[in-house]
Amino acid sequence: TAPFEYDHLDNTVDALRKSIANRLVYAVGKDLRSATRRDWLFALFHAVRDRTMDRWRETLATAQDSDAKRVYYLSLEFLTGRALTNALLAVGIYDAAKEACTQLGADFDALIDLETDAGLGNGGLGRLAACFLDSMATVGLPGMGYGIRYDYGMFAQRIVDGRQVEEPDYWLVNGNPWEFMRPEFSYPVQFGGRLVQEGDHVRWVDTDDVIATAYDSGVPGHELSSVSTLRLWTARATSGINLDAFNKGDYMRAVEAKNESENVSRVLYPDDSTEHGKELRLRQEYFFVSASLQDIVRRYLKSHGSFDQLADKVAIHLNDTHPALAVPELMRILVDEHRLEWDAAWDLCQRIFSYTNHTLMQEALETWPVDLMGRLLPRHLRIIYDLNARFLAEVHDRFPNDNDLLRRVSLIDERGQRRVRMASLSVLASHKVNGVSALHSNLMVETIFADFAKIWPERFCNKTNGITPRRWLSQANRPLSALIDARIGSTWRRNLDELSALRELAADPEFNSAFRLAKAQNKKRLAERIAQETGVIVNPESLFDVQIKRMHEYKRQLLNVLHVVTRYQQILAHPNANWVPRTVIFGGKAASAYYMAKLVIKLINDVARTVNNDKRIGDKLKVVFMPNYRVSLAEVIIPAADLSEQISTAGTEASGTGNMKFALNGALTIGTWDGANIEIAENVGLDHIFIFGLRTEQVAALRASGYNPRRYYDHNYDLKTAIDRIAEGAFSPEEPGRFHDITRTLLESDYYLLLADYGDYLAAQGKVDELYRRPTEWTRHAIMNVAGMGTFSSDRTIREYADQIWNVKPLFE
Ligand code: DL6
Repeated sequence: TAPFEYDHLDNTVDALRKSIANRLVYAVGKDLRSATRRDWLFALFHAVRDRTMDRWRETLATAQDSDAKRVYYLSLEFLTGRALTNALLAVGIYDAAKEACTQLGADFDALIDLETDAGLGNGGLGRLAACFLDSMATVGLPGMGYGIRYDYGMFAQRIVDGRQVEEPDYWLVNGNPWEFMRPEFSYPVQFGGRLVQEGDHVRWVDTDDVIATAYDSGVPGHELSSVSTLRLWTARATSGINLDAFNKGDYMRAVEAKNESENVSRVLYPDDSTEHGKELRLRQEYFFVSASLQDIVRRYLKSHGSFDQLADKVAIHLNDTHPALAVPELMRILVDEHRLEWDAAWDLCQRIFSYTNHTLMQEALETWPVDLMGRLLPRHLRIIYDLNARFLAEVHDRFPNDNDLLRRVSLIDERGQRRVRMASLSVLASHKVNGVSALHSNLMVETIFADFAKIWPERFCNKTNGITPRRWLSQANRPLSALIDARIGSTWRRNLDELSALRELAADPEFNSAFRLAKAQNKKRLAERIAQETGVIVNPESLFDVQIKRMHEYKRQLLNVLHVVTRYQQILAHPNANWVPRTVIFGGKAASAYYMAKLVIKLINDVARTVNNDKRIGDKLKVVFMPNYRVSLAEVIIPAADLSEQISTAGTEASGTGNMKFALNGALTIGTWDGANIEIAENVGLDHIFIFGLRTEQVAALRASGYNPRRYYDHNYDLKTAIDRIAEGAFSPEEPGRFHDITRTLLESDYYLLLADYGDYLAAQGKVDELYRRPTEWTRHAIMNVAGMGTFSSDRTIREYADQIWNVKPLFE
């Protein structure tokens, strides 16, 4: 055969210019005369992607040749955001590509801004999965992410008349130049049907099948240390169209069934905290799990003759319970398709699976009605029953006479409509179960998994979350990154602990003013963006006080609003006092059916309208709600923040990762003793963070003693005034009762204890003002924050998973 030859690609400006031009002509099919901005973007994308290919192939080949154990990260969400800048930096050609574009007459910055976010996630859980892929690539871990290639990602949020309006996010509309379709990796996924018992053997027959087809994207690690793979599944109908209907001219009916089966990968469920028990959601969960498991088993069998080594070569991680059906699916594949003995198959499962819990909130713990599962996945329900029977017998042996325990740990919740408990299934099958911060992991074993922790104490552990410093400092904050590079070198990107060297520079006046200058540049950029998107003019020298995250009662955006309203009242009462000018910035999406969260968005916008238009207030206070919060917007907002609001009720935020991004970018945190805030405080030092509010035990005690929010309202004049002003329509004169549901809930139940924490929160805000009046001192604290963030790199987190959970080693030392 002829030699297999292809061009080696250089990274010089000349080579890049040629590559981009080549790709414009040969991949996009355009030329200089006809190219649109989208065409240039795609040409640039291809030129960069080409430069990741050698390393991607090497990564895959090395894993295969060395028969390395691989980790498969199963997640219903990957919130990757934009890929281009990340790839340019990973390959190390950002500046050269910019110059090449400029020489070609293409506006590089505009191109960068043209890319749509891959919004295939809701919030923290999905973004964590994206940071993990980046870290797996950088650390060089063999493995891949598996998920769904939704046609529609997280909805786009518009604010119309102060209210959230959801619009579909058809992110693939212009094509996705980053992915490769892999039709050769297509698998049938079965639904419905019935079971046929043949002796010991069960056959699942008469099913409605959907085909899952793979699309791969490479995730390049820092300096291309390796490239990991994200494999997303798209649903295709098994039978094309109904030819009979088609021939009769009934075109709609002809494609109906096809559309229906393809719906399974159509849209991401835009709710991160409650499960609605929707059948389509269960279909999605099984769809991606089944395809992924078939793919994993196929890959394993390619180089192994039996299943003996499966658990030595494969680790499968369940990102929350959404992929928990992987457990009965692997059992089905091993027992039904490959005829393994039940016990041998179960032994493999328990060595292969591990599971992360991301929330303690009862309403977010997934359960599925037995009826629904029996109809859609009869084989899996039967397997779950069989697992349960064996498990309960074991528990009974170990803890005789404890029927309550049996009821509580059973995989089936028998109270009311019978339901399968996905968290229990995940714990049962996993050799390790982890929480995502020290506090959360402790609470997890004290509360939701207390019974399981009694049975298997050794199974539970903590893996505090982390974030990738590549995206969240190097890419998002170029002024600060450049400054850090100049002082301590650039290797912190791979070894974030090196940031601790900044501690010595915190007292250096020159570094202090350079640091302040970097922040000022970022604030100017954000001020421009705010003006562009909301029309509000803010003073870049004011204190930028930011709360961006999903809108949820437990995250207490409303507590922040109470502070804003109080501050507004106080400025009106004392206009000549020495106010620290503040810009309070909010951003976040509410689940479309979440009434209270949507009402809070409206309240923020009504307060913003009133305050921003009140001439008496001027620059002293501005309030902004940035629409359509998403990864690429976070990259602009976070570097510009002075103050990071992390104010959830203690014990409710599993970890938080936004809190880490802010501190890494030199914002000071005002936060509760919750989630990873605690570990941030421990690492940056308690002197450099504003902690306030009740601790978890105090929250529990207060609730147990019969919490009465009115007591706080009656005894705190400022609090009473703030709530009264909202209640009487000061911010909604056209509809004075608009926010009664909010004020009534606050006064009558206030489950998240806003009123109890208000006093302490305001006191902490007072300290914030006081410190901000001393800019050098403020900046010193900000530097100490950056210096203390080394441990929050997701590289650290992923190494802990690799060593302590997956037992997977890096490919390249
Ligand atoms: O672990 C990632 C992230 C945490 O940082 C957040 O504190 C937590 O709220 C979030 N959980 C979810 C929804 N959970 N479920 N299911 O996004 O996980």
